[in-house]
Amino acid sequence: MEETYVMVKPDGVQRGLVGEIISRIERRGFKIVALRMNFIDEDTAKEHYAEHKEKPFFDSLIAYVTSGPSVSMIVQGKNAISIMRTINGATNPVDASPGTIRGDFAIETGRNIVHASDSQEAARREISIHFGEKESVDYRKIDEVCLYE
Ligand code: IDP
Repeated sequence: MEETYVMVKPDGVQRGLVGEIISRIERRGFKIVALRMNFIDEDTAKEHYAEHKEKPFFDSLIAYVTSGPSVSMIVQGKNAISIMRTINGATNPVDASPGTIRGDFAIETGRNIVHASDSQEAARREISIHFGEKESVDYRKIDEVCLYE
């Protein structure tokens, strides 16, 4: 089963959307196998967003994701990477469809509430940045027989 890294960013936490977001992930059928709230420190934030280090918004992005506690998750399920990106919606909320998290709750790219890995390589990298090997929980969910052929 595929795994992806999902973060409720500090604006999502401050706006009281953690439950709403977790609920959408669970209702879709995904299994959360790791879950933690913490302050992401500056070095971790810079490592996570390393691909953007030359971008003009990099400093404000790092300030934003370190500005308050965020919630980190490992989400597991078939096609979890691409489906979680669809659940989140377009990076710029102007382009995000209603029914997506960003389309329902966000206005600006720099305050877009959620993160989800965009490829298998990114998922592996981000999971290893934010979680230790023993932090993921191995268990079966009873709804798997209904979700998968
Ligand atoms: P993603 O989060 O949808 O994968 P990326 O292009 O990887 O989108 O950008 C990472 C994050 O950087 C975005 O979610 C957003 O918070 C921030 N970001 C991207 N582009 C801009 C911008 O033009 N202005 C401000 N923040 C931006």
